Amino acid sequence: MERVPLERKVLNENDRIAGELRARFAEHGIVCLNLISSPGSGKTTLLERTLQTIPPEERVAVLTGDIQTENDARRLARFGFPVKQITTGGTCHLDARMIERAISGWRLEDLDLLLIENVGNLVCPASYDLGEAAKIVVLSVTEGEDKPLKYPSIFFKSELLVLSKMDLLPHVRFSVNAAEENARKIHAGMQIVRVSCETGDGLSEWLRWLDGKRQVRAAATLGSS
Ligand SMILES: Nc1nc2c(ncn2[C@@H]2O[C@H](COP(=O)(O)OP(=O)(O)OP(=O)(O)O)[C@@H](O)[C@H]2O)c(=O)[nH]1
Ligand SMILES: [Mg+2]
Repeated sequence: MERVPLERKVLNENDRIAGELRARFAEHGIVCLNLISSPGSGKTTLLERTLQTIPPEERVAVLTGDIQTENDARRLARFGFPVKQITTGGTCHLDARMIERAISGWRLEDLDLLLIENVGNLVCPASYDLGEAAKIVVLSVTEGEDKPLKYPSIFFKSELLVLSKMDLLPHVRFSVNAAEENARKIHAGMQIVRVSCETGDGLSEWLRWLDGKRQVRAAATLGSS
């Protein structure tokens, strides 16, 4: 009998569950987005600024992954939307099974938007489909413009690049043009928004992108009903 490498088996199983999640999200008209970056690039801060702008009656929920601590869930729960922390205990990425478990107590018919903050890591999360409609990679200006070339997989698979902490540009040697060129060498036509959560610059562009995703899903749901 041929030996199937364990990693392939795990990824196949993940793809199966992710496929089921994607079908359930589509059935309920939910846009699910998977935010990925290195530790500390500003994922939680971007989500805080986002939730701040969303009216309380909107049907939004957040899952946030970390190896340890409930810190991010605590930060995000302040906005009144359902938030759950997934503590992996050592695993450096979220997988589809973790998402399935985390949402098991939620009524999907009550949701339109599910934001997932992945564990801070630019490598492993790229391999694990979570059933999302799109991956979003966040890269801060303190990380170096060569990151798309060094970690191509996540830049290739992400629909949007959020270039974060733009307010720090005067203090670091970082070429925005080079970073964007590098990202587009890996992923031609990649959408990019430049954001500072400190000053608020670029947030409206990010929110417009998010809104666009929600409208596409709403139109698809209407069309299929
Ligand atoms: N100057 C500046 N600092 C920022 C910005 N966004 C986030 N930060 C800071 O960057 C640090 C990390 O931000 P987080 O939002 O916790 O980063 P994260 O990606 O969620 O981190 P992990 O969940 O640990 O991977 C915090 O001290 C933030 O205040 C920004 O736009 N400008
Ligand atoms: Mg975080």
